[in-house]
Formats: sequence, structure tokens, C-alpha cells
Amino acid sequence: MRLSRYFLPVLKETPAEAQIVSHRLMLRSGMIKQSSAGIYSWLPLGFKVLKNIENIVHEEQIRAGHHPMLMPILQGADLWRESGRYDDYGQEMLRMKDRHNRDLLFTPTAEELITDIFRSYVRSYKDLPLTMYQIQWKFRDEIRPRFGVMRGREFYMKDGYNFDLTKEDALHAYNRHLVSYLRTYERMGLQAIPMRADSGPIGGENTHEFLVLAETGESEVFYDSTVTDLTFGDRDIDYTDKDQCQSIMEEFTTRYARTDETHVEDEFHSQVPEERRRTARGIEVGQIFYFGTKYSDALNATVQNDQGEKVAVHMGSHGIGVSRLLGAIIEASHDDKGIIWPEGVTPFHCGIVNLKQGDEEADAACEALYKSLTALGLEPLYDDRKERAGAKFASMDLIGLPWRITVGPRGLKNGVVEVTSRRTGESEEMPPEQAIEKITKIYAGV
Ligand code: 5CA
Repeated sequence: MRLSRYFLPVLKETPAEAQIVSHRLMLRSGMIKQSSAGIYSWLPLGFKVLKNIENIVHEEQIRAGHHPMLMPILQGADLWRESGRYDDYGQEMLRMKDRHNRDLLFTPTAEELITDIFRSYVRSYKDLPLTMYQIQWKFRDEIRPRFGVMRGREFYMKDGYNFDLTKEDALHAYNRHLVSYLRTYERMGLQAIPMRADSGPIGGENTHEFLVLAETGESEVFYDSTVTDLTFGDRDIDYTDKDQCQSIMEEFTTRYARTDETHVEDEFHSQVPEERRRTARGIEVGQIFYFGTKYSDALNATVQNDQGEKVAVHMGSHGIGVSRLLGAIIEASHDDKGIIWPEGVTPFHCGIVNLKQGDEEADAACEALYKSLTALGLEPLYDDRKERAGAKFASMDLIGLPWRITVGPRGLKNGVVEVTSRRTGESEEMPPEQAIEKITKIYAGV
């Protein structure tokens, strides 16, 4: 993409309404624009990152054996009356009437609808296990939307639902989700720690939230400092292997790590030596639930088991805050100049800065770099504007591309361009071909 042709409405001023750094940086770098309280338009740069995050979520869900599908945003009230949640959900649920005076609602989650789909078609245990998921807009009429996409009213969420014959199978689905989430967040350059949590309006006993540690997080968390040493890495996972999923689940959840709702001071003290006890704040980027037969009982979702008996299916649901993740990643990865995107989610693979637009040699070298990188399947953002070098660097630093190639007449005289890491600030001079090779290699591993 050529920056002169792109829609990137960068703000010079810091917007007064933004209280936390991720919100400020998303507004300043022209990623989002507020439309109403807690409701945003996604401008081209923000939309690109949103889609990158969504793609990682899809890839990891499919890898775990889950089936993508899509349910409507507007739902009739009847199913929610059947489950009892139409009234329970309270004012967070946005309700409306259609022209026939029928009650509709904007989906805050979709346990009811998916259970209805299941009960309409599935009759036998032979069709289990089954996990389906969607990535779809949700609406919750939060009393205090704030922090930009972090606590929106309209937000983008991956919600998945498993159907299993037995509790044991459903717990495997729970563990499988936990493992696949660890991998999902790591691909985004994030450490998200699974913590024992409270199930809230979704219900059920087993639930973990995934938290990214950040001072601006809304949840208070308590943990054993050694949980932050755990990394998922490049493990070879067989998601159908119950023992493997369970052992990884145990590895990541045995040590003390809880949100304030489930924290017990005595247990914290007895389980964790003093020098390892930490209290911090965290951003909840996902939550998994096992709730047994709560919804299948309420909505009469049964299958025949191998004895020919009708039994209620065991279920769980699993959410990832896709739009919230943009904020969480920025909170975890920025400096005073702007965002620092992890390679896994960056909107463009690298920037190309032409120090002297209009100089024949510099222009030609930039064009050649741009074309070669593009031909290799990479997406560079070429700053081809007639701007001062300082302004170009400031924009690149603000929008946070992990790598920058700087091209100027002086370097070209010696046959070199400069490759700079946004994270470390370190620069290296090399011939353009070598710069291309370097960037290609970096992304081959992502
Ligand atoms: N039905 C279950 C799982 S599918 C569910 O709704 N879970 S949830 O309530 O925990 O939401 C899933 C994730 O969505 C949360 O972990 C959080 O990351 C994100 N989320 C929830 N509310 C908001 C909000 N108001 N703004 C942005 N993201 C949100």
C-alpha cells in the first residue's frame, strides 16, 4: 500500500476523551472512530488488524476440530424466555420490537440459539462430540462503556459451543479449548494467563478467564509469579488426545492464579510462598465454561445413548474478545512513540520510508523494494508522501509496524538501505536484496 493513497487519518493531538493508552493510540493512529458511546467504526488500519486477529482465531479453532458457522445478530425473544434468561439478563440486553410488535433482541451471546439448532437436528450419540463456533458482533448495553474497544457496547466475539454425551467428554472439550486458546494468544504475541473465575450470567461451575497482565486492566488478579514463566511454544498437539490436553491444562492451571471473584486469601498464603505472591491487574481476553446440562435441560436438547435412552447433552461455551484483543495487545506492547505490533497481527509487514521523495534514485529503489516484497506475498506500507523525514518516522512509529526499511540518497551511494526494528530501535545497514531476505525470513516463521 502506498501511504499517499491510503486512508490513514492520523491525529496530531491526543484525544481528550481517551483515558488509557490503547484507546489513545487507536484514535491517534486512525484505527477507529467512535460512532456512539461504546460503538465504533473500524477504519482501514484498525479493520486490518481486526481481521488478522480474527484469522488467527479461525485457524486455531479449525485446528482444534471446531466447525465455523454464523448465527444472526437479531434473535427472537422466545428461546430466551424458554431458557429463563430473557428476564435474567437484565438491562444489558438490548431489546426491540419489529413492525408486528414481536420482541427481538440484539444477541449478547448465543447459548439458546445454538442449543435450538442442535435439538432440531441431532438425535444420536453417534453425532457427538460436536463443537461449533462463530465470530460475530455482539451487543451488551454496558452501563459504563469505556476504554475504547476494551469495554464496548457493540463488540466482536468468537463464541463456541460444545455438545458431548458425557461429563468426561465435555471436560475434554473444556481442556481442548483451554489448550487451543493458549496457542491462539501466543500467536498474537500475548501472554494470556488462565485464571480460575466466576461464571456470571452464563452459569456453571468450571470456568477460567484468560488474562493479559496490564496496569489498566479492569480485573484485580492474584497469582503465583511462576505462572508467567510458562509458555506454550511450538508444541505438537493432537486435540483428540484426552490425556495430552488434560496434562497441558493441568500444567497451566495448577498453580494459584485467580480473579478477585474467586480469590481466597488463606489459600493464596498456604499455596504460594511469600516471594512469589503477586497482585496485579489484568484484561480479560477470553473465558471458557463447562455448564453441564443447564441449557440442554432448559431447552430439552437430548440424544439417544448407546442403550437407547434419551439423555441431556453436556455443554460448554467458550468466548474470545476479538475486538477487545486490539486494545489488550496495544496495552501490552507500546512505548511513548506509539504502538509496537507483534508480527503475528501487524497490519503491514514493514514500512518503507523514502527520505527524499522526488529523488530519482531513492524513488526507484523504493519502488523496487515495494514490488519485490509484494511479489513475495508480503504487504509493505510505502510512505511515498512529500513529507519531512521526521514526520515520516513519527507516523511509522505511531502506527507501530514491527520493521522499517529506510531508503535515502546517502545510503544508496554505498549500496545500502537501513532496516530498523520498532521494538528494539536497532538499525542495520544492508543491500536492498538482503533487506528483502531478512523481512521474508522473519515472516516465514510467523
Ligand atoms: N457465551 C460465553 C462464551 S461464548 C460468553 O459470552 N462469555 S463472556 O461473557 O466471557 O465473553 C467472552 C469474551 O468477550 C470476554 O472474555 C471478553 O474478552 C469479551 N467481552 C465481553 N464483554 C465485552 C465488552 N463489553 N466489550 C468488549 N469485549 C467484551
